[in-house]
Amino acid sequence: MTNTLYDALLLPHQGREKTFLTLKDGRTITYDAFLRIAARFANAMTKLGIGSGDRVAVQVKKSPEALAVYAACLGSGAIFLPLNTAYTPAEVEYFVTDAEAKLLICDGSSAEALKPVANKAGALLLTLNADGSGSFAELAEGMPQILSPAPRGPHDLAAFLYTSGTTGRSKGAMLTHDNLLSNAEALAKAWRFTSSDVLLHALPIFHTHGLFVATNTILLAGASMVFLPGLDLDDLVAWMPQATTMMGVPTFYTRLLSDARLDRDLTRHMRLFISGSAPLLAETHRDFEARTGHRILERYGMTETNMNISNPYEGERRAGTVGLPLPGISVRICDPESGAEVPAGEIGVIEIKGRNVFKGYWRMPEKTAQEFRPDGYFISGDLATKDADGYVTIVGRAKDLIISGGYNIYPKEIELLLDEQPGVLESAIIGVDHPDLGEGVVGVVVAKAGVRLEETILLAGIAGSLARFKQPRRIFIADELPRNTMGKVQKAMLRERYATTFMSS
Ligand code: MLC
Ligand code: AMP
Repeated sequence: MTNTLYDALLLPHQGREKTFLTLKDGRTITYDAFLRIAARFANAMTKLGIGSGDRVAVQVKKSPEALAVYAACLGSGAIFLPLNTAYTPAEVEYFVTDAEAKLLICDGSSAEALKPVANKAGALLLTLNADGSGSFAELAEGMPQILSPAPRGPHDLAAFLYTSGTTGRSKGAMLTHDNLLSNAEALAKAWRFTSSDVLLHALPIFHTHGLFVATNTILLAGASMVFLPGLDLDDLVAWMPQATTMMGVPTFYTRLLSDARLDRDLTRHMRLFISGSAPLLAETHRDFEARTGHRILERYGMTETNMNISNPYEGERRAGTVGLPLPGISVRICDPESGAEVPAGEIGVIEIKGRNVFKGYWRMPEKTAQEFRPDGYFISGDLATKDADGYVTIVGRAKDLIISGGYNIYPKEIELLLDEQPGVLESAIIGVDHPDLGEGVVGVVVAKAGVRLEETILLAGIAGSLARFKQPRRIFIADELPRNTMGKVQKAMLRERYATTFMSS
């Protein structure tokens, strides 16, 4: 019996004494030890009655055990549903209910708040803390350390990753074993990962970047990771000499550049720096090269497709571009309305087809159908041009989306909450330049007649319902919102008006 991803990513490492993870405190975990934890976790899930196709929602802090839950889901056949640790219980409730998760694993500190959520959704609630303790870990303690993986084929689902929508309602992107394996294979090859590599891993593991792009590629190559809890410059500087590669969102690179310790000497041992999830300014690319001699390799991807376009490992890494389609993945730039390919140099929407492209949105067949062309290409919503050499440059977004520090924020979700606040007539959420996060969230609100609104009260009013990173950093009160003749709010005008909001932060 086979299990596509488990067989490719995990099984080959059984009994292997090589270090898989090195932690911030220097502690190491071998591949064999990691697989034994994953086996205990998978056997615990099976004992709980969780089987193939059942959803396991996970909102836990980054740790080796947290990663082992992902491996355990693959092994037990369950569908892994990772959740941002910043999500509020109200946000978690939507995901757990929508996915009909059978099990919700959370940090001990949020168990009390999530109990009613789990009860309401009919999910079992267990805990897993950053130090590996918790009720889930206890349950797994005496379980066999060897696993017979549940049979899972290439087209079976491995994970649900929720991405927000322009309607404000999050959609569960269904990713299959083959989506993830084909992408790990493409990336390991394109970026030349081997078992000698050590990846500096400071990203969260609840999104595509830190989870699939980083972890699956490392597992496939049999390489190692320095597994840090988050982005801390002292940690990065301390561990970089032990690493060969790093993956980060652009904020990683701008913060490193703001640190005088970043120089050629510090990065001497590194062979590759990769950036993605948000636009890397050409200026950042150039400054980084001037300081370190390394040309950052920028790539482009999405939750729905994993990675699809990348600058080359060998060959020219062009600043300001995301490079060329990865082998085996078809990319075209099309007119958003007609779907016809546009000539080189003209702006169109990026469309993608390949084994990497997801199976659809969970229980949203109509939404899924809207985002695919009849010939199977997925419409990304990102606007780009392709030059005569095939290099793709992202120039904007057809979707109303803000990317702040690599996190996607959908204005609609925030606008709906603001509109519900007492005294609010209407609102608009925009992203404007932010020196650290790329884009920062700004709200513009119009009061009902005779009402005086206050920024602090509005912010407090939405705080409980929205993860902190989505909350506007500023809310401005305006007399009206600029609209075009169709009555549509002209966000470009608002972005211009509030462009300098974060210039001095
Ligand atoms: C943290 N905060 C943010 C934020 N991250 N606010 C806006 N945007 C963000 N991205 C807020 C916190 O709520 C807190 O607010 C304050 O900033 C400090 O929190 P922190 O946790 O100490 O922040 P920090 O460690 O500095 O985190 C910043 C960051 C992090 C950029 C390192 O956000 C990060 O790791 N981003 C990576 C996201 C990622 O992995 N994206 C990939 C998605 S996959 P306060 O007010 O309470 O102090 C994808 C596909 C692809 O896009 O192509 O890869
Ligand atoms: P997510 O839905 O979180 O997977 O985010 C995917 C989105 O991130 C894409 O649709 C792009 O808008 C953006 N993105 C990813 N990589 C890049 C990049 N290198 N440059 C610009 N935008 C990017």
